[in-house]
Order: sequence, then structure tokens, then C-alpha cells
Amino acid sequence: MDDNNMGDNSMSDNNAEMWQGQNIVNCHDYPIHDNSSAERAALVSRYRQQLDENLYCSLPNFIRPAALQAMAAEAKTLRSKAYDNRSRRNCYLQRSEDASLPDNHPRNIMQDASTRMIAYHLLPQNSPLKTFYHWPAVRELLADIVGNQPLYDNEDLYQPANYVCYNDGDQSSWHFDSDNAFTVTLMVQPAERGGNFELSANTRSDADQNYDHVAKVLLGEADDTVQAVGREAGELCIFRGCHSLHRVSQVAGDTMRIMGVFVYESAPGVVGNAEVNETVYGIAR
Ligand SMILES: O=C(O)CCC(=O)C(=O)O
Ligand SMILES: [Fe+2]
Repeated sequence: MDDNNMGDNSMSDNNAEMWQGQNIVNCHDYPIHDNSSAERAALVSRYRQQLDENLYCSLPNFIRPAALQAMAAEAKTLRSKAYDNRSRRNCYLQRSEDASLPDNHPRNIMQDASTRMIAYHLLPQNSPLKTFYHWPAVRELLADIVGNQPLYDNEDLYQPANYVCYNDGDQSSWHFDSDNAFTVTLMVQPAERGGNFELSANTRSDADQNYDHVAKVLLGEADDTVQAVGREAGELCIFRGCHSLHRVSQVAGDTMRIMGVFVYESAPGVVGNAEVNETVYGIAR
């Protein structure tokens, strides 16, 4: 080793230091590691209320700049191993139409999506994204905000924490997330242009699929219900994607949009479905 470089303790220095939760999260503004602090309790109640009212909440500057840079660098390094996931799909994430239903039924409104998926098994042991995901303070904060006590890590080989990358021309079409009662994303690097996260809150409920309204959102006839959710680098977003149609508008420019996506469960030992892993990550069954 070059003597001149000795003593440089920065996290970017050959990953010499192990990442720890407290080096990743901006614990100054978000003292989430201290369960007994009044500040933490205030954060929980503020974001819980936002989530209840808007079906999403976002926590700006949640990640320290050095960790964010390391995440962006990691995603760029792994980009060549990503699965290029292109599909024409409906908002229920199905790729085939239903001939028994009319053309204007949401089940038959097909739209194009393309994203680049970096699955969990590609992340190195000292990955900042992985360390963030497994930090109990993060999981416990999310559990308190979404109100599902307690939460558990997902134990699938591919699903727990991913980078989803969007290059020039990529987009995610209107969809509902399946299964999970909430979705957690972290903006690692926004696009130069486009790549806006748009959401039409409460488009359906467990009791009512609300097909007429869903079709209007898909066809651009209910734009007054669509909100653009701002996403700066380092912003953590929690949203109820299962009941609210959402999409990412087309990305333009040379800067890759990099998003961290995390899956938590309300029971221990949950693994993903092989068919889902095949379509999302290109993993052969
Ligand atoms: O990239 C985003 O902002 C949202 C991605 C998304 O729809 C999801 O993770 O379910
Ligand atoms: Fe989604």
C-alpha cells in the first residue's frame, strides 16, 4: 500500500471500512436508532399521519451523502449483470389479455414497461444497500409507520433489496403492486429528465376494483387525480401501491435513474414466487 494513502478513513477508500446502519442513515435528522427518544416518536407520528392521509409519505435526506454515492457506484458496477425487464402488461402485471372482456376493460389495456433489475443475490456482503435493508432500526421504524407490528426481512434469494435502474427511454407503466400492503423505495440517483413517480391515490379497494375509474386513469382521462411525488436523491418513500395506481414516466438523458426497492414481510421466513422471479429477474425456474 502506498504510504501516502495511509490514514485516509473515508468510506470510499476501497471499501476498507464495513458499512454500518449509522454511517448510512442521516441519524442527525432521523434519530431512528434511539427507540426511547421523543424525536423518534414525533417522526413516527408525523409520517404515519402522512401515509394515512395521502397513501404515501416521503422522508427527505434520509441517507448520508457518502452512502448515497457508494450506492450509486455499486449500482453502476452491477449494471452489466442486471436483467433487462421489458414487458407489455396490464396494470395487474399480467402479460396476456382476456378475450372474454371488452377492449376498454383495464384487464385489456396493455402498456409498455422497461426497467433493469439488480437482484439481491448480486449484492456483495458489504453492500450499503444490503446493510441498510437489514438494519433493525430501519425495519422497526417502517413497522411503526405502517402500523404492522412487527416486520420481518424477506428471505427470498432475489427479492429483499434491489436496485431498479432506468436508462434513457425506460419507464414503468401504470400498475398496482401485488401482495404487499406497502412498498418502500429509496431514490439513489434521479434522472436528468423524466422518471417522475406519479400516483393516483386510492384507485381501488379490497371491496371494489373500481374498473371504470381505473380505466380512466390508464387512458389519461383522470389526470386531476394524479399527483407527481417529488423524489430527491436520498429520499425514502413509503406508499400503499397495492390500492393506488402508480407509474414512473419515461426517463430521458444520460443519467441513469437508480432506485433502491425493499420488501418487508409481516411473517418470518417468506420467500418469493418462482414465476414472479422468472418474469422480474429472468431467473430460470
Ligand atoms: O421507481 C419508483 O419510483 C417506483 C417503483 C415501483 O413502482 C415499485 O417499486 O413498486
Ligand atoms: Fe410499483
